[in-house]
Amino acid sequence: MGLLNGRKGVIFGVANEKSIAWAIAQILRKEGMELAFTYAGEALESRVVPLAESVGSKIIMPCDVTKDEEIEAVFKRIREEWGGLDALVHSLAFAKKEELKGEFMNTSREGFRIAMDVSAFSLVALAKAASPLMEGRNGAFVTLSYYGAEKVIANYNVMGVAKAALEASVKYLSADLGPKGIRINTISAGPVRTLAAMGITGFKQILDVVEAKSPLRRNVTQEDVAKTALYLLSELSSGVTGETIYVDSGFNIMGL
Ligand code: NAD
Ligand code: IMJ
Repeated sequence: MGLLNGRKGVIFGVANEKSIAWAIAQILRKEGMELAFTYAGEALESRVVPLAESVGSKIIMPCDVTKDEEIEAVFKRIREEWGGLDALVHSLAFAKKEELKGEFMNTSREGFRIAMDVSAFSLVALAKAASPLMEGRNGAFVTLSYYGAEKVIANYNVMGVAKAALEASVKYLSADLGPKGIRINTISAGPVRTLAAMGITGFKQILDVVEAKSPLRRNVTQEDVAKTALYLLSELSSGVTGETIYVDSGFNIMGL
């Protein structure tokens, strides 16, 4: 008997088999959830479709979260196929590469706008579109953040500001959604080698610091993150909303 038998969820943010969203999808499926997947654009279709089909998914749709009409199409299809929804995973972020190096002060107006739109506003847009499908079924959202939302991390720059907006949005959304019986929480994950970490200056050093200094003396894996997502999307966390849960080997609690 799975924790999520008969429940239905949609996953935003699979790019490949290393994606945090893919680890989350696999654990949700293992616990019995039926899954839908979206992918960011044509270029990712050939990567995402085989992964989604391997877990028996029948709803696999393009969705660039900066496009209102693509968001609308996803939830129209889910309404037609399922008539409701129990879980939504938001595991996506984007800033222009040139914004993720050098001084934060050099962030361009357009670079700031794009990072905020894709990485923070998208959660608000998805909450608005998905929540009518979740009413009366104890639905839940989970999103992914990083410690750079709270403290200055070299090169994270405008993404840190966007993650701060994302974490604050989770709190405001939890107040809107709570009365409808819907929960929303953030996982603040430690650094993980995925596409979103490729080519980031100093990433290896950051992994080494976490391994050397965190209470658990190791880095976290996608599976560590996925297990907390399972908790946050299941009845196990029925009294938890608006929270940021750290899956970072305890790194965030350390002082000197
Ligand atoms: P990933 O590259 O596998 O996932 C990022 C996803 O964002 C990709 O699937 C990409 O297609 C999607 N995306 C980008 N622009 C989009 C758009 N306009 N519309 C729809 N989707 C779009 O990397 P990941 O590490 O699995 O990242 C997932 C989440 O985890 C992100 O929010 C990231 O900030 C967060 N996170 C990552 C780490 C890390 O070290 N990898 C640590 C903490 C938090
Ligand atoms: C990203 C940039 C700088 C430092 C970073 C990261 N550290 C970590 C990340 C220390 C852990 C990964 N992370 C938490 C992210 O949220 C990444 C987001 C991201 C990554 C890219 C790379 C490729 C690109 N745009 C991106 N936009 C967002 O062109």
